[in-house]
Amino acid sequence: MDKKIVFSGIQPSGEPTIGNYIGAIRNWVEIQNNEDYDSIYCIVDMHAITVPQVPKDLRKHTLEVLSLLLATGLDPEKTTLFIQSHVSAHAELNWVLNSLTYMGQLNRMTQYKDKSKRFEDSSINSGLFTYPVLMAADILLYQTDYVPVGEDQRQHLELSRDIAERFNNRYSETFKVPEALIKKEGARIMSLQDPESKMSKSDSNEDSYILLLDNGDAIRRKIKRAVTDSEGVVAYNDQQKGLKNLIDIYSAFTNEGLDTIVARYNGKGYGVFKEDLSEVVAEGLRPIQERYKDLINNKDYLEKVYKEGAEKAEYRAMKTLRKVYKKIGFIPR
Ligand code: ATP
Ligand code: LTN
Repeated sequence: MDKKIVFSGIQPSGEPTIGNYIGAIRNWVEIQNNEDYDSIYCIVDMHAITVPQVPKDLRKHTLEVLSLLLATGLDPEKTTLFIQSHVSAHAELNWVLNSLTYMGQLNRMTQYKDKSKRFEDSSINSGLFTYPVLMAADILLYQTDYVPVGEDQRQHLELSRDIAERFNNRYSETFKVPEALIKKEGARIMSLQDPESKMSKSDSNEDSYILLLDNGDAIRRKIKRAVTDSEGVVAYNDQQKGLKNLIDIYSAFTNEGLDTIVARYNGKGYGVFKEDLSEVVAEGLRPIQERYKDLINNKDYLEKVYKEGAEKAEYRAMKTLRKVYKKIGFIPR
């Protein structure tokens, strides 16, 4: 039986948060270890520059993200792990797909609407606008069956499917039409400061997220400051959104059911619950942080991983790109 192809990406736009870990990365590891899948994971530095990045920080964050992915259990022997800008086919297919995507579709993308609010109208760059087209190129280059992502990426996935279908209809069957793989649990971890918006590593308020590399003290401080409510009862419902999010995080790290957790804290205050949650998160992150410390200092190994990853990815990407160029009428060199 042919293995199903899985592709996903993460931006080196900062240090990964527990939102990235719960909503995406830990699922990537699970998929990598399942024999039915052939997985490809990409650090999307070209996506990251759609918002301003300091060059030396971008370099640093790219290696940090790579080390963290390895520390959480991705294994270059089992999966293809690479950096987007190393495989130029992504930019090339992006250009082709730009000519197949309507402005109206891009105008409806909620991530674009949210992110562009941070800038004056005159300084919103067009990369931010066409961001989802580059994402479609990433996915379609590898004839991807499934794309594991958090809930926030559902709309982008729909657009990728649409672009694939449009190309196939216009030029004949070329791309596999990908499906999103979004888990019910943990697909949307919210900001600790504003339970209405998602936890994001590029949030300007440090208290809003927990980073995978945060130490015990930082974790305790941020959870202590996390916004809750004045009900005073540990319960899981939409009226107590802040608490609901904290219970989701607790459940993600312990694999315990929501009811079990709520029952345990029945009659106890938020203080006790928050103290225990801090412990659970710090304990859960400790082994990842220990492996990370060795990896980030081993630049030779990291270089070997991303170079070999790029070679494997490029070979596969070029097969699709050659096909695309031929179908649209470009003359082969
Ligand atoms: P930024 O905050 O810089 O926009 P991000 O963290 O939202 O970045 P990525 O780094 O590209 O975005 O996300 C990588 C993966 O993590 C994606 O699959 C995304 O859906 C998932 N993800 C991001 N934030 C969360 C969250 N709060 N809850 C669940 N999953 C998330
Ligand atoms: N847009 C995604 C990151 C991303 C991605 C991809 C995810 C870029 N290319 C391809 C899955 C597949 C984000 O912001 N989280």
